[in-house]
Amino acid sequence: MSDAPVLTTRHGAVQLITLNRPASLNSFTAGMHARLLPALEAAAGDAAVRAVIITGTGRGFCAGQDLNDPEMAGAGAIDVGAVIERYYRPLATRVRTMPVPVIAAVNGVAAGAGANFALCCDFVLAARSASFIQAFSKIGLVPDCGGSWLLPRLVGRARALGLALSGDKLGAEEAQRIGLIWQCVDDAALQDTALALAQRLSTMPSKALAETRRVIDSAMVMDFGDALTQEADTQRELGRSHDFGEGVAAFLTKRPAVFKDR
Ligand code: T3D
Repeated sequence: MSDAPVLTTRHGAVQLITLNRPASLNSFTAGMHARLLPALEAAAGDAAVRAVIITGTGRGFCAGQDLNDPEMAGAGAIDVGAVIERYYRPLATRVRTMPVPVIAAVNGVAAGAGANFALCCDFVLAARSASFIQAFSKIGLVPDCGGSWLLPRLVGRARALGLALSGDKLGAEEAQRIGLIWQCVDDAALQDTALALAQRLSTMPSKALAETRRVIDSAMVMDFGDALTQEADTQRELGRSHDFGEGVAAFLTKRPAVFKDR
């Protein structure tokens, strides 16, 4: 296998992106960031890609920031805020605004920014042996990579604080039970389950899926009336799209729809 820190492979319309620094549980280095964001950008810009899976090699998904990376970690000498702005803000923003659905297939431990990178994705599938750790409190930081925004919205304030303050490990089954992730599956079934989901999503109307993510995220900070306005505005735009016409025509003629908007 290649020793590149990020691997990309195509499965039909599905782009698989694999974090590949297994000896340090796929923790983020500057070198990994230099390949990961472009890999996501390439998937976003490629009309043939209609779903993305992110996973890791070895026994970890991603242990967050590589605390040994002299370019990015270490007390005092490094401006950690600048690291966040340079690497983690673009990464979280890119995942949350992809034009196609993104699935995290969490194959093992996901800690710190690695956990929140996974939680940025639209679907989080986790192997039964995987776990999630808000490791920040143990090294004197706060949740980043979107964690402060995501955690309370996913699991409520009490659980968000419990996870973030304690830094305790949360197993995949419990993560599913409390609504932190979409699904926990047997370890051996993870990759096939993620691929099957991605393939199904790749046949769906991508633009409507991306807009669904956008309206749900935006509605969280709106009152009811504004959310209704947003729905009307978005339906007005989607209602003029190829995919809406195709979806209705396919339904009425009892044939599979062929969606193409993105
Ligand atoms: O600039 C900035 O720092 C700002 C950015 C902040 C964003 C963040 O993500 S902060 C949070 C950083 N991550 C952590 O604090 C997690 C550190 N890792 C751990 O706590 C543990 O490794 C795990 C709980 C994730 C897993 O534990 P375990 O016992 O299963 O594995 P291990 O033995 O600790 O790790 C295996 C190897 O990976 C080990 O290397 P070795 O001894 O075999 O040579 C370990 O040092 C290495 N490793 C794991 N995590 C990291 C790491 N190396 C560098 N950085 C890591 N984050």
